[in-house]
Amino acid sequence: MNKNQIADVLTEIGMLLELKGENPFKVRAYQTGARALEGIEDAELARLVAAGELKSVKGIGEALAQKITELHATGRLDFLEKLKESVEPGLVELVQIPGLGPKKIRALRDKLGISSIAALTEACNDGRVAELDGFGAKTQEKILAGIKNREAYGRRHLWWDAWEIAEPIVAGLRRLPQVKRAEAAGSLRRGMDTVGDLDFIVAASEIEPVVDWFTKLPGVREVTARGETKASVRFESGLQADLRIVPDDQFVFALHHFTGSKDHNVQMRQRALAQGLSLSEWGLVSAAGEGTAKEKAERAKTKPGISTEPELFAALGMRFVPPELREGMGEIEAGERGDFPRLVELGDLRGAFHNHTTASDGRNTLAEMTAAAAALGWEYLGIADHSKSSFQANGLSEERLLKQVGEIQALNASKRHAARVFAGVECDILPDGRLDFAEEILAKLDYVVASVHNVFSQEEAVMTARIIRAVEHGHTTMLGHLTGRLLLRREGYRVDAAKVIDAAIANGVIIELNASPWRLDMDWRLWRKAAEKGLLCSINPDAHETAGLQHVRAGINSARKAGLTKENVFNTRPLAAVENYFAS
Ligand code: DGT
Ligand code: CA
Ligand code: CA
Ligand code: ZN
Repeated sequence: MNKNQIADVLTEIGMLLELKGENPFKVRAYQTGARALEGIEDAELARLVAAGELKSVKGIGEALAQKITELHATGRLDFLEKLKESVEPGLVELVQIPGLGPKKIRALRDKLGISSIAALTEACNDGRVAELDGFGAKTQEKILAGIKNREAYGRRHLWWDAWEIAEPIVAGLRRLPQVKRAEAAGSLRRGMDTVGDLDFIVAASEIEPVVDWFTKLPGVREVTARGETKASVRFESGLQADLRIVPDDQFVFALHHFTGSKDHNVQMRQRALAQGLSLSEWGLVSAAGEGTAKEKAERAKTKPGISTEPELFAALGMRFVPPELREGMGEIEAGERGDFPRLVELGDLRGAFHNHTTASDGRNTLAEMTAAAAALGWEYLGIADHSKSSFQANGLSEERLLKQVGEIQALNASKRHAARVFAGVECDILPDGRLDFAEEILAKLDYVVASVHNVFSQEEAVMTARIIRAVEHGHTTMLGHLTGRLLLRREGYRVDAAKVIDAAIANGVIIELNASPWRLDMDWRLWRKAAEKGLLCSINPDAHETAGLQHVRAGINSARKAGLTKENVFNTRPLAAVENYFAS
């Protein structure tokens, strides 16, 4: 485990001990230890562990040193496993309710015997919680509201849904006369597949009018906080948004800080410290001298020269790190070496494969989809409707598929649209790995996307063999949604991704990055290594209507998080190159 993961474990231990009512000094030792760990670099941690010198770090004693050593070596901790077993699971669940910390939960457990959300709801409804020392009617009300909203508000949101809300807000903020600069930061800017909440950073000359505008946005259900320089709101969908307003000379530091990720920030601060500088949301100043980061930044306010992120990174001797790469996964070192490749961009795409029409379960016709592709400036559009076994999706029979091929040929011949249409199919991979159509049918198509749509419950080895058999089929051009996951809704089926990736490379098969916002499958975390090994990616919107073509934007996020370049992505190729690829 790295130090941040270990720090998270220590924090969790502190929380569990507090839930159990352990000695507060013991609890605090874990919290202190977690913070101490965050302050040292991973390499330094490795050295200290190897040398048995962990105890020389302020805030780490004998007991913690042992646990950190175990976690560092094995990623596991017996003590934690046993501790977890000794705490009632219901109590841990209660921690998620706003307004309830370990201390209050402890009181509820001891005085009212409450150890589940159901029991807590009942006690609130009976008015028993209000009668407890230190609770009262207001707290009881807050707890009840928290329980009620947990379902709707506790969850994360698809990047696409968050982006659709955030985009007009950024545009609106920029139109306000008091606003000089405005950006959406946080996980949204980093292009994460799901988003917890929105974070807006604004440079403005006046605060009041901006906060007023923000809190009165259409769709705001509740203003959850309103401070001197910030505000938080909750929208109808349950999505929350934080707005922070800063003076223009602090904007770049706030933007960088609140873009995150947390791991990236911690590493950046360490890098700054190594150069005698202190980086915070307020500024980049000399680390020397007394006071908090904020006080130092206030004193150094006049220091000119850094007002954009490229300038901020340059001040630390680095190249600009694109937000999508800021996950604390090696981007600091890469930025230092200066060897970032140019990441693939939305404008690089010249078309997309894997799109559905009304022939199967799509909502727009072939002609409509083609016109929409042309309107996006695309040179080509791949159609891939479902095959016969996907009867729930109105999959095409051989006869209907061949009829569609004829229609596509006629459409291309008519030259009505600027985009050339490729005739394909999203062919089911049958439970035993055979494809849903015979060779002579598949041979009449320009390309074939092979996907799993049923019998998800197979053992991992069976599923892996099933998919590899399809990858080895001579007519398979690309593999659809590798795991079948639906973000925030359904886990993928079990499959050995590494084996499938190797098989795809060996057989010259493309794997899609399904850009549908609830899929983003294959996951960006797998793509970097796969692309380095030579796997070709196709960013496929899996559009079921014309608007769905635009989902490639979400796929571009994931591709960029994976560090993919234009060369890694098949559908950046010009029309003639795609025709050649399919013909060969
Ligand atoms: P989310 O909202 O859960 O999808 O993820 P983020 O990354 O948007 O996280 P959020 O909204 O809690 O905070 C925005 C950024 O602010 C985060 O990426 C990094 C920075 N930040 C927040 N809390 C901390 C912290 O405790 N330490 C550090 N180093 N940075 C933090
Ligand atoms: Ca956020
Ligand atoms: Ca936030
Ligand atoms: Zn599919």
